[in-house]
Amino acid sequence: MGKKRVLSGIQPTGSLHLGNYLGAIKHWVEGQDDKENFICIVDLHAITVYQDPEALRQSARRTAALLIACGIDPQRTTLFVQSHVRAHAEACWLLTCVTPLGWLERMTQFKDKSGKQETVGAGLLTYPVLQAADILLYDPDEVPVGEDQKQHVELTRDIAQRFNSLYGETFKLPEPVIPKVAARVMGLDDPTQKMSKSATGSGHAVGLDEDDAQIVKTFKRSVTDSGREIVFSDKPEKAGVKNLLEIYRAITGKSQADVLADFADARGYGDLKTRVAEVVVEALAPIRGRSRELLEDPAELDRLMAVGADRASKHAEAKLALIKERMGF
Ligand code: ATP
Ligand code: LTN
Repeated sequence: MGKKRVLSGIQPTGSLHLGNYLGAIKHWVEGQDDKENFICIVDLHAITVYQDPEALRQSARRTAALLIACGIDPQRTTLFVQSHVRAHAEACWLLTCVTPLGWLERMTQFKDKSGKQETVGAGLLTYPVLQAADILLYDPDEVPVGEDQKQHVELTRDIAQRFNSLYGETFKLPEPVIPKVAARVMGLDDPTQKMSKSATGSGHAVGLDEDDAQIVKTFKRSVTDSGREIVFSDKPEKAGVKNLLEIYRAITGKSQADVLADFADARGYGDLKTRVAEVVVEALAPIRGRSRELLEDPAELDRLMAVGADRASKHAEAKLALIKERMGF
């Protein structure tokens, strides 16, 4: 049997953070040898909210550098920028026409994000159809994502199924793959909110390219509760402590019991925060260093992205041709 194919995507705006790393990127890196990997930097998704053009151009390079620094190997993974492969936007239109409006209006991300804006661009609503195009153009078996994206991958399956029943068997149904640990890293300033690129305010997220001192400061200020118990508990008031323990568990790869044993001698939450910050600093320092080196040679990054786009286009163009043929073009 051939290798399973994997496709996933990441937005290039804002700073990549610890949630992106533990919930998604780390698993993409781990899958590189056993699976055929496609990773897409989704710059077309980024413009659902206004982006400064020059900043957007730079952000694709920064994201590529960070992904490579995290261990994505452009030889083993087809790493590419979405807007470099024209088939994505074209397939998005074709799939939009088979997607019922009600399916899009039900998406929780749309409801959350549109509620926060005065004028809502239509792109925010159709965003998951572009994501479905990203996925279905490559016939992946698996889509490894954080918990927040599960609903979008399920919608992709629904769109694929609807297309297949209208036009004949065209798409494989992809499976969302959600990690068992750290599938939803929470904000350090508010453990009821998912750590997110678009959240503003210091103390919320830990950026993958932040300095050690800043990382330590963010952990030290993280919100916990007024108790002292270091436990994995689903009680709402323990969400902050649980989040810290989950981060530690994901980075060290230890079991829950071993994690608790590590903290058995901790003197309160101060110790907990310091030790979690230590393992995070240790994991992120080499990533920061490598990404800074890579950014010193933007021409080489551009070359790598061109190679990725070329490889991706071959798959995407062939699939797009089939979709168009099925639809009567
Ligand atoms: P935003 O929240 O601003 O929409 P984001 O932080 O979710 O952006 P994306 O580029 O949309 O970033 O996500 C890239 C990948 O990281 C996705 O697979 C997503 O599920 C995962 N991810 C994002 N935030 C978290 C988190 N807090 N915990 C675990 N995984 C996450
Ligand atoms: N919507 C996703 C990013 C994304 C994606 C994809 C993920 C765009 N296209 C294809 C998996 C597969 C997000 O906001 N994290």
